[in-house]
Amino acid sequence: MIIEKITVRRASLDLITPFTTSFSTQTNRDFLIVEATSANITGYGECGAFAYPYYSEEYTSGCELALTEHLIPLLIGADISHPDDVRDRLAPIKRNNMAKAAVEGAVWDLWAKTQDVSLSHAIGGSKHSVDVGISIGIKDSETELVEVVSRAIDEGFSRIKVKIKPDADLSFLRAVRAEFPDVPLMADANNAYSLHDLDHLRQLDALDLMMIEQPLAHDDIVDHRHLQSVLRTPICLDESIHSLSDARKAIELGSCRIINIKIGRVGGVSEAKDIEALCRDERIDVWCGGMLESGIGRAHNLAIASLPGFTLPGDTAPSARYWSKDVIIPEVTMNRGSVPVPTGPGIGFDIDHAMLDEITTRTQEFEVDDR
Ligand code: OSB
Ligand code: MG
Repeated sequence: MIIEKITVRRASLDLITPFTTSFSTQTNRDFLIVEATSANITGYGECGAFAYPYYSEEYTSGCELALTEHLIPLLIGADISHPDDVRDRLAPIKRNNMAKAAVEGAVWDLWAKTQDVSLSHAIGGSKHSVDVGISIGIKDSETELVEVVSRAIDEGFSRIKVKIKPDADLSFLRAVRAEFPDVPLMADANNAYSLHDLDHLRQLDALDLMMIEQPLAHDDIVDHRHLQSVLRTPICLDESIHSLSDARKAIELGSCRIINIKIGRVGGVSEAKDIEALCRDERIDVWCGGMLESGIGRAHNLAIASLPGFTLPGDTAPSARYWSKDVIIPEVTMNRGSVPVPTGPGIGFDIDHAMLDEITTRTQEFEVDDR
């Protein structure tokens, strides 16, 4: 399969409700869609980076440059026999994982479509539907949070994740627990704490949380090891895991009992699959994280979440949680806390081309002849 053409679109979509984490409030997604074409078939990938480098060092403008100046030139005109080849070809370029994953995801979709199989089937997925949780941003008051959680429970979400930070944590989680003693509940700190907060974090153990996600520094696996050794609550790593090798080291150290896999953060579907296989061997629970993706990235997330090692509900909520209108047809919908894994070729959704054009703010095209 010759990669004849690659297109990078910069796009903009407004979130229905602002999303607040310990590091920022987002009201809009400024993101990239990558298209890869061979023999008149086009695959689609999405770049998970945000406009500002507060979640990780990557950000949309940087990813756009990494793709157009460095990554795409290594792929245009290439003869790819399997999407894993993309990872190998891009390996000389250090990190830039979300930029790599955007184009690698487009090639995975293209390859699956070329084989006339679903992306889930192409990667060895085994589930027909995946359990879905909701990630709820930081709210102004405990009362407001309890209201939002209550609505999410009514909508049927399989688990509730609440974002926390040092001045919006224990009292917020206690308020939710008091109202909903049995709901599967977890907290995500997005690295808002340090080991100085040990006594404070210990109090989480009384709340019967499924896990606490990334309590300590974004680049740490050593302090997390110490924290896990004194906490009963399982630690889940998100920001700290960028590769199979990171996952192996964190597991070996005992720095976490659960791993959140985001395709972008680990550099693509091939790496995500390898981490899933390792975690299955090591009996480490895994779930699929989210980056407030449009339907294109969300479809990739549903495909990897169909792998058997994804044992816990993911942040792959339905489209309507984020957007008044999505770029895929039909949009992602949830039924009793789970979402069906698409069975059509590739990502299994049609692209709403008129909508995609409408949200595109800049397009850059690369063709074999341009080399
Ligand atoms: O840490 O998982 C995270 C959103 C923005 C930045 C970081 C994170 C999140 C989420 C949202 O939790 C997950 C989603 O609904 O896409
Ligand atoms: Mg997280």
